[in-house]
Amino acid sequence: MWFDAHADFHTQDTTTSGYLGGLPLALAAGVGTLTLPAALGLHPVPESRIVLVDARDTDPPEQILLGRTAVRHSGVGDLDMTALPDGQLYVHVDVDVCDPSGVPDLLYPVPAGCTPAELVAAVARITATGRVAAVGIAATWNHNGAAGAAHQDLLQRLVQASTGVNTSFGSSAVPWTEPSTGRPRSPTGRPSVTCSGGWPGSRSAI
Ligand SMILES: [Mn+2]
Repeated sequence: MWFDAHADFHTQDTTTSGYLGGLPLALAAGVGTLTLPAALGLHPVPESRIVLVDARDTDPPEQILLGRTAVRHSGVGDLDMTALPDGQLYVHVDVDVCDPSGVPDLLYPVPAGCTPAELVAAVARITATGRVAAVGIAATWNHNGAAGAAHQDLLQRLVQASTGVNTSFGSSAVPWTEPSTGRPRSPTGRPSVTCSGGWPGSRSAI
């Protein structure tokens, strides 16, 4: 389940920016140059098991590539819960799926997105299936300190919607990664949640 304003479905050949963050969904689907996923021992996800949610800002090459695949597309508000892929689910949430008015200071803002409340509600509905193995939150904002409170609030709501855990960020009391391995850690029976980005001082994972 790929919540994002963007499709992240470029390949090494179609990207004009060279931004690695524009490639991951294509790589997950086995499209493009697979050097990186192969080096990580990752296998492609069947296209029919991928649901691209929102993606209101796609580039023509991405549209062509997506048109050749069985990747499904949905809005945030009209997500069909009866049509989720079977089995365990991975949920990617780029916060830029929200309208910039609800999430200030985004790196790549795109108008006409959902509200944070709509995003949190959609993630909670998916979590309620009990089939979410992991959630990856892409905190794709600049590090403008003035906007930090809004970002922290959204992250806390997303983590609570994903895990039921009401945690407090900015504290070192809750280690979200195993110090020995650096891998995400999860309370038993709850999805693991990783967050890339974040506010000043928090790097890579929360
Ligand atoms: Mn994005």
